Amino acid sequence: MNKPKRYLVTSALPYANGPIHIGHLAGVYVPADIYVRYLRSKGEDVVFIGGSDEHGVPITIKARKEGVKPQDIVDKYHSIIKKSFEDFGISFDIYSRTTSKIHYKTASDFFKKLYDNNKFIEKTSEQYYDEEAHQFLADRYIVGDCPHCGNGGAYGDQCEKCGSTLSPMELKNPHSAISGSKPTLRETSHWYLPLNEYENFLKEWILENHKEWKANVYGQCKSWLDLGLQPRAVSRDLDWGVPIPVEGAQGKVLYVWFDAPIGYISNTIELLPNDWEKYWKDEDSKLVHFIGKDNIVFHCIVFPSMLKAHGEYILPDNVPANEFLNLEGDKLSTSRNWAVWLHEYLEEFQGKEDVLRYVLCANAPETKDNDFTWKDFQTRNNSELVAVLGNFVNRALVLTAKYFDNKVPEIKTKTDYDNEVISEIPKIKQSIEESLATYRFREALKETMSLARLGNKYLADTEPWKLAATDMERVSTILAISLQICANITIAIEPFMPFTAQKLRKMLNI
Ligand code: B3M
Ligand code: ZN
Repeated sequence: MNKPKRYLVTSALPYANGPIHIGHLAGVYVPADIYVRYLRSKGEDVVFIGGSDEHGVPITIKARKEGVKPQDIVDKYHSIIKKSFEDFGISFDIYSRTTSKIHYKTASDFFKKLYDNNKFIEKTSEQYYDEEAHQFLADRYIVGDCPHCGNGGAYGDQCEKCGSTLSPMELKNPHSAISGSKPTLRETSHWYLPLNEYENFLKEWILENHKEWKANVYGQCKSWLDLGLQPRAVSRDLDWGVPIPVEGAQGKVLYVWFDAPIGYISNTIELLPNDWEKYWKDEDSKLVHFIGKDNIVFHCIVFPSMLKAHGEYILPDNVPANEFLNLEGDKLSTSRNWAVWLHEYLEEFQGKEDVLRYVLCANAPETKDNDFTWKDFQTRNNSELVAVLGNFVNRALVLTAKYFDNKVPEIKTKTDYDNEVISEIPKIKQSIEESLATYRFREALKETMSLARLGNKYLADTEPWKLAATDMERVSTILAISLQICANITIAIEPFMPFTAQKLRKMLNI
């Protein structure tokens, strides 16, 4: 696209049924925040939209287990999640939730418009019904024997023992997870978005016009499109969600994956009630979705088809999805409690938010799954943050305090070597910017650290502490240049380590 007039940046809305961990941060929120902070530092017009995804069956299951209401569950986790984001400096312009009034209206109106314009097809099918609990059963609410491995606790959508994807009808001896009774089959009707009708549009839009998307994203889209798309149900028989705004649809709500991405729109409306439309409807706006790889199909295939069907909205310019982060060689898992939870990290490492941000970015799963280990955390802290960044800034400031009473000294005569070092700075700046603009955040961080390496090498080569006795003019120039590098570092690291940048700003008085 031409140079955008404004940016609309979203990051996946986490389910409010548990706290968040380092995998979420590394895959989605740190990269999104780096991107947004970078754009802001250039003076771009940008809004950064976040929020909790508060619908879906898992939330109702958790509520039932704990004997509380779904609303209690989402209230609890929404505030925990929101606080974690604040603690780690994820600089949302708004962090709202899909149980907000505005969201109910926005999602409902969106459905209604598609409905009125005949964008859905209505189909009747048989689904399991719990006669004792008087309700249809979501796939997760049906338990039975896995047809593949015999596991007696398989769910209607998946067997967690052998990993196979299932449909409820495949389960042997199905029973309801709510009442334990044997479910019966009943007819129910639902609305479907005929994705097959959007196949040609998607093929051209993604496969032809967005070849620049990350290989993992483009590849996943291509294999979905090669397989051919099917109509997808956008409603569910459930009592938790946005009610379907159509006569005769009592007891039906929007499927969570239909309402959640509309949450990006709702939250923008909540943030900018009078101004939101230009971000969503003006072709000069650049929309970027930050997500994890499990959400690619919804953001690259389903949501764009919804937006296209609606007709008034722009489409994402890019969806820089990341792969997964593992922990010490093992998949992160909420149910097995194998994770570093953000609120727990802060109990152990108070004030070290930036260390985690740094390590998660340096080791981000940008192109393949990656591993977080405490050994790597320790090494990166000690031999990169302390030995390179901290060491350089500390030496520059301590020497300035010692020889110039904390005043920035003057540049006197420059040597060729001084000029060479100075000329490196804009080159590094340019490559940092190129990497950031193309979502290569690990690379950008490496280049940012190379400023500190440059400074360290400069001090090691010129040894101003040895010159102090004989050549104060030289010391003056060397420290002035070193402080200049510190100032550049302060600006360059802000997207990655905002807390550190803030401290440096104070120390340097800039
Ligand atoms: N809540 C899935 C997830 O947290 C889902 C994302 C919604 S983004 C609109 O991974
Ligand atoms: Zn199985």
